[in-house]
Amino acid sequence: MANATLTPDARVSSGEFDLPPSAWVEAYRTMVLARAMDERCLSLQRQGRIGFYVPLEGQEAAQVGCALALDPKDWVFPAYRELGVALVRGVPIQELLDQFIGNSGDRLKGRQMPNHYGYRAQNFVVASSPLGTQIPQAVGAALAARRRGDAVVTVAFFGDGSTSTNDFHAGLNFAGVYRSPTIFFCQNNQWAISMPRSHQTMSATLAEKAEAYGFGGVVVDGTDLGQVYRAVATARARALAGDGPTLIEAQVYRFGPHSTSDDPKRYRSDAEVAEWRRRDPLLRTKEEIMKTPGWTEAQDTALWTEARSRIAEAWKAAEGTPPLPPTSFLDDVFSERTPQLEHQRRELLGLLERKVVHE
Ligand SMILES: Cc1ncc(C[n+]2csc(CCOP(=O)(O)OP(=O)(O)O)c2C)c(N)n1
Ligand SMILES: [Mg+2]
Repeated sequence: MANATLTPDARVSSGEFDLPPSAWVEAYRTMVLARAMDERCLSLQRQGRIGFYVPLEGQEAAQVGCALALDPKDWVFPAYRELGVALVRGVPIQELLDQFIGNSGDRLKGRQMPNHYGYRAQNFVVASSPLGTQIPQAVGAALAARRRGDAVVTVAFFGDGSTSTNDFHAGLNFAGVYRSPTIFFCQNNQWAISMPRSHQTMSATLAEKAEAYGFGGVVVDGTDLGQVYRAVATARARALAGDGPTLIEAQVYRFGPHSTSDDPKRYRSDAEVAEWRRRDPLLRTKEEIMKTPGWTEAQDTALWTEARSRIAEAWKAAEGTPPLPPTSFLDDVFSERTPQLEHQRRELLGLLERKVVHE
């Protein structure tokens, strides 16, 4: 695995931008929570209790390390796999589960695909399924923030495959020309569903693509929490100082399927997965934490128990939350219902009452 490869413009500093020692346990706690969410949600989907889930297993250090280096006022433009980022930013577990079910607690009222959540209070923009669309959006939002005088950065999250989209080019080109305060955080998890990184591009690294757009790119070991944090904190400081954007390529591996609709055994070998599992970000972070005086294996076990019981509790509450009323989809179309919508609503209520259609 490549160590931080530095370009003159995007130096990964050390010291000043290190994740403080006191923050490691909290970071690890969030990584454990994210992994436990994967475990639970994959099983809930297999039981038919939620429809769809996108796991992040293997990418926890990259996501948590990146999110911890941000300010709550910064703007996150996720792809669809950024559960670790949502958790760091304080999105409650139950709100995520409500969205997966699409119940009446779902702030998006069941109108988004499951797992495609967004949270206004956390400056966490709704997930982007069409690959790369979030990239120029993040650049535009950064330029708007700068014009308003907001001292914030925007972060676009995307994968290795998304570097082949037109929007990647448009976004990075714009960012380079206008020196937007944007961090392009590419999680190179080696696969774009069944397309391996080796076939995605002939560029030696994804980070080096930044050079063509006139700014710095840096490769970091995305299984190393401290290294990711340092790179993002440095890029953020540079962006705020007016030194423009940075492309960070965090090298990771997607341990699980692309989504619950995928079977990775059809296109990659168990040996490859096993090789990367030796660099499991949770194990690496745990090793660091075990160096903390007084930290014991029992405390580690307690973290897992705590995560699983928090999720179980949130799931119980989410499952017990009533569904949305069937007429909900006629709301919010206009600020006030038009006569036509009113008519359709009455008609639907009548059909429900006569049990011609069911909730
Ligand atoms: C524009 C576009 N093309 C194709 C797809 C189908 N698609 C969904 S996810 C995906 C792979 C994306 O890979 P990557 O960017 O590496 O992200 P990862 O899923 O690995 O995190 C593809 C091809 C899509 N959603 N949007
Ligand atoms: Mg990928």
